[in-house]
Amino acid sequence: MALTNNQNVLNWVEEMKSLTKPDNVVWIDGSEGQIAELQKQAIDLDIIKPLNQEKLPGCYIHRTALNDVARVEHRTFICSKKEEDAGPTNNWCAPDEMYGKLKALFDGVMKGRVMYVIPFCMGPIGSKLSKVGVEITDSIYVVLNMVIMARCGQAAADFLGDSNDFVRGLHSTGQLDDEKRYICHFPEDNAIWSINSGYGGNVLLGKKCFALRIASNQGKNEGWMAEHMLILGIEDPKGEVTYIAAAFPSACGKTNLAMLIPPEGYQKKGYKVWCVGDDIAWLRQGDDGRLWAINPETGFFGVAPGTNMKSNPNALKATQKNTIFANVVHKLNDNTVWWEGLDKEPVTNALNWKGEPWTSESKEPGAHPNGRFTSHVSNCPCISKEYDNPTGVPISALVFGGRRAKTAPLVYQAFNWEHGVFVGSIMGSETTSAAIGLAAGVRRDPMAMLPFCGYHMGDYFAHWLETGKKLGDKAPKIFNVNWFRTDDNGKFIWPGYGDNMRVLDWMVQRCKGNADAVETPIGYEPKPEDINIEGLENDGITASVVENLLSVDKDLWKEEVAGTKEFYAKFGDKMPAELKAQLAALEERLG
Ligand code: OXD
Ligand code: MN
Repeated sequence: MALTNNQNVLNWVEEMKSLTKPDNVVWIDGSEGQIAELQKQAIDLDIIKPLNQEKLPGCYIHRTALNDVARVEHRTFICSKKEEDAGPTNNWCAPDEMYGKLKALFDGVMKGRVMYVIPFCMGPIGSKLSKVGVEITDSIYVVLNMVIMARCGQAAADFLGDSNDFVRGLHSTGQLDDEKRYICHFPEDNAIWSINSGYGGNVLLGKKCFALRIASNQGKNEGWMAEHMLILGIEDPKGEVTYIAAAFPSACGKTNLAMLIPPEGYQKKGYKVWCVGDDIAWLRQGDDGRLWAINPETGFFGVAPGTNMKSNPNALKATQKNTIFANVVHKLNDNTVWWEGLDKEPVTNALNWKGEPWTSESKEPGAHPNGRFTSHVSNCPCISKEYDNPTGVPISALVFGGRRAKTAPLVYQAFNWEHGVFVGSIMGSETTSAAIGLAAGVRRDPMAMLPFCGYHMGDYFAHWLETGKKLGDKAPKIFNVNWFRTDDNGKFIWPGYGDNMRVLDWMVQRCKGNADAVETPIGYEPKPEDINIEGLENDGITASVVENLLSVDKDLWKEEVAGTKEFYAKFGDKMPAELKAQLAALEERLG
């Protein structure tokens, strides 16, 4: 039964039904009974397998098709009316042309299948910062993940009421043909059409597609920001919590930082870190003039390999119940899961992510490097009690980071908002060609939004600058961090993980006006003695190592300036003059 009388929703569902021709339509109300029934069907259809219910209650394992294991940037399109609105970093196609192509693919695609209609809300129900979407899909796997990742069902439909302000998401697994796979966004229609994939990032349309690509557009038009940022709160011994939001490109440990456990010395003093979100932040100026943030999601769609008791104990604990694993190792002896980096236990009798017999002796990795877990936020031991607060949390600091072997210091602070936007705009990570099949070098990824900004990046930078003007002296401070500096043998110098708290601590002190800084050509840096290294003796971290981690090599930064000039040139006339002036000023400071 339809969950709403909203004619805008009903007409659209009817239209999509005529196009895709399903045998049956099922509305997802989000009730426990309905989810249990769908889990049962998914087991019968071999879409998910129940794991050991004593060790991992409510947990299931799923395998995607072998050709369908990650986001597909080359098949992701922004279909704005004007090509220039998509900008040079997005694939573009005219809406009419793309709708034509997609309608042919969607025509009758759900014959013999069930069409599920999922009303969902990104953000707390009733919040001014939240937005509603409706996803139509023919995949039970999508339904089972969506109910973890977003507030789905009747409450979302009721929150929408009669409004026409909802995002229309249409998905079909089609035939999983990767040559006919399309992930398309129509920002002028608030619509997303995705076909021929079953992998989370392409099909859980609330996540990257809506909460970043469509929402970044909505934010530009409505005066707020959708960012690829984690949100965390640092509680001091007096119980005061300072919130920061941080952007990192994929594979820089974002989920680990979001769930950080402070070093023992900090814990003893009473410090705690609370996770509000690990991937996406929606930010808006509040009535008090400050910047407030919500996590629009309700779950973690995290990378499993590398997650362990050292890198992220909280994430690991979050996966011990009511979790859907995808593309990890299935251990047959005890019907549990495993992935590279989990532990050193030899695995003897298992299936790899492809479903083939596998042991620790096998040559190939057992889990896909992009194997995932989907867990609800309430599973996470350090989830903030504010994650569901409709007003969000006030942000004191915004942090950018990347993976740089030498150039970026452990931490520096931007001189002001405009300089901070510049710092975000030059973000990048170094890639090794062997590891990910990309050309070695710096992959520029401004604000970690390159694959997720639904409009022209030049306009995006302008929107950031505009936001700073509105926030004025209430604007958060902006920082840049780099956990990945290496020594001459290529070994990471900084211990990272929980010890990153020591760097967050300096930022918090800066926000509160309690810490000094040294001015360098690239920004403000801590005095080495202001980074607390108590307890790091065994990691070889001394004051002089910190000094080294903070050093700024002017020659490398001159190369950075040259690389940035080349990168900025891509954006032509749309590159804001303020940022070009920041680049020139940096060049001058470097001498
Ligand atoms: C993600 C990503 O999947 O950023 O979150 O790639
Ligand atoms: Mn992400």
